[in-house]
Amino acid sequence: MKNDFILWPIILVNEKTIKRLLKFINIKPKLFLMEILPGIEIVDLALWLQKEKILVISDLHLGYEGELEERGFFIPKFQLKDVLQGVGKILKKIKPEKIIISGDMKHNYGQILKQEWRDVLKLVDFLLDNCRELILIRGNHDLFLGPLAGKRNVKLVESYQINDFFVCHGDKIKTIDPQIKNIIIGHEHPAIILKDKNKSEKFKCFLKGKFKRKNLVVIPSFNPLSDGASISKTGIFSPYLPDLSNFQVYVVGEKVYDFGKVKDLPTS
Ligand SMILES: [Mn+2]
Repeated sequence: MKNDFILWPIILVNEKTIKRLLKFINIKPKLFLMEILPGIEIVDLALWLQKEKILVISDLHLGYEGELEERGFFIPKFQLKDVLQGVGKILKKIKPEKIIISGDMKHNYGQILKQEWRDVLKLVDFLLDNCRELILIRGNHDLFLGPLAGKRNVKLVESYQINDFFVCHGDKIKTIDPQIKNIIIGHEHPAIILKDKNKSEKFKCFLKGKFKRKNLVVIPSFNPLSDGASISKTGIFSPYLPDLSNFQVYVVGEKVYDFGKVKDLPTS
């Protein structure tokens, strides 16, 4: 199996820096919510399907700290707390009927680490308290998520389809019904690097483009320990992203910022 990530550096997004950099490149901030396609809004690092009242979150990689620890890196354990806070902030604005995790709920491929059991169950319980149905989509890191999902009777699926939306992790090409108009994936952990004279910093972003004439939206990683994989004209991990040139970039800070197309980015 392809190991799709490198050791992530720990970079916390600093809102002051984003504001300074945005002033530099002269892009005006939009609201916390931004509609990027009919019925689809960005809400912080999650995606909101308005009519369906579904919130989609991706690539939490819970238990990543545990793996770092096993490799000899000792870092403060704030991952779950940050994820709960981040989701909590969204749930103050949005009341979803369903919440979908579009893959990589947990990090470790081969086994369930103690911390993963604890963290995943805490998050699952929190999400279940805030919606009618929780749907877990299997990511390439989720080989052993079954027993965890089973403990709370949560659905674990390969993909999820509703109206004209198709949600999957994005690591494999799936067969998709012709009537589907919108594909939503994670897996890629997209981010861009912004530079000014003195500093460069990486920011998570959404990507919006086309895959076989359907709309394709890529959700960034919700993991606070991951600052994401820098996008270039070609995607890095997902087979849905052979060419990113015409993808629209939406950077997420406290607000959502439309950065235009990948091919027009000064940094790409
Ligand atoms: Mn993945």
